[in-house]
Amino acid sequence: MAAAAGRKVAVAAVQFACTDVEAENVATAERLIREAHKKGAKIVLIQELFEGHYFCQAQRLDFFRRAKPYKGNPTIIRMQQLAKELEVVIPVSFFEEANNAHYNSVAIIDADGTDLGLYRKSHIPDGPGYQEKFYFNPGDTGFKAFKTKYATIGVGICWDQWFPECARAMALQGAEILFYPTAIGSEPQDGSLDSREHWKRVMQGHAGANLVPLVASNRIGRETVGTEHGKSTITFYGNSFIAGPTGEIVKLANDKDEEVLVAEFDLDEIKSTRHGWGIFRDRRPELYKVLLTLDGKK
Ligand code: PUT
Repeated sequence: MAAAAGRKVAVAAVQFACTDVEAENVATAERLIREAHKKGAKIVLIQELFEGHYFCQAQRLDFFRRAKPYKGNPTIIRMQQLAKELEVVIPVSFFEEANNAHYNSVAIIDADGTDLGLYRKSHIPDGPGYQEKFYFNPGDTGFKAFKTKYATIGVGICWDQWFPECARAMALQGAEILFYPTAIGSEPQDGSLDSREHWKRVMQGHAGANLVPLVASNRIGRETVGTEHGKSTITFYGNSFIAGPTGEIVKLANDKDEEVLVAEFDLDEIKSTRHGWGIFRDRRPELYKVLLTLDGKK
């Protein structure tokens, strides 16, 4: 029996070059969200830590001053007002201070401006140029699915996107679309390493393996940050994209231009396909206990 056409939802990924001035970046995010709304988008994803430069290139104490508490965060409040005005859902990535802890977090703002809650980044990278462990505690919220006006969504943050367990956990809780705000580009220690194709393919796999659309938003631009050993530069490669439920890329940005990507999905039709394909029926969680170990030993 053919599935009836149902809930059609347009989603958007925006990408832009950040300056290191918070007010400018928040204004750019707002402008691009308005543009996405004009194109029909109902859920709009902005890139990771969009309020400023990607400060994790350096281990600097002064950068902790960029963190803000979740409650009363002015950028989140502004995005709540915008979400309500446009009736769009906005996941808002920010650097969170919680007493003596710090998290790389995202607040999920529903289309009436309600803050549905927080997800804190679980997988924290560490390496040349991406020294996030210096700033962020590993997130303690666990993977979540948020019921928004238009869809139940899962939001992972950047490095989370390399872990199929994160995508699966969100899908298992009912996430119908996965979102990943991101900051990734060149590798300061190895100019020949370009991960953009790998980056896309891994997430396309999550979309296909869970039969859900997936939206990734990444910044563009060349950012130089002063470090304790001199200057460090990353060129962020954009390539924000929207994938469909078989992992196919339906919208793709380039590595240079500010962009607003929009794609529409019929979530009821996708749900029907997902159930028909049988991957959630045929799971064998009792055989997956090894996934709860670090070294593969039972
Ligand atoms: N955002 C983290 C990316 C790490 C790339 N080496």
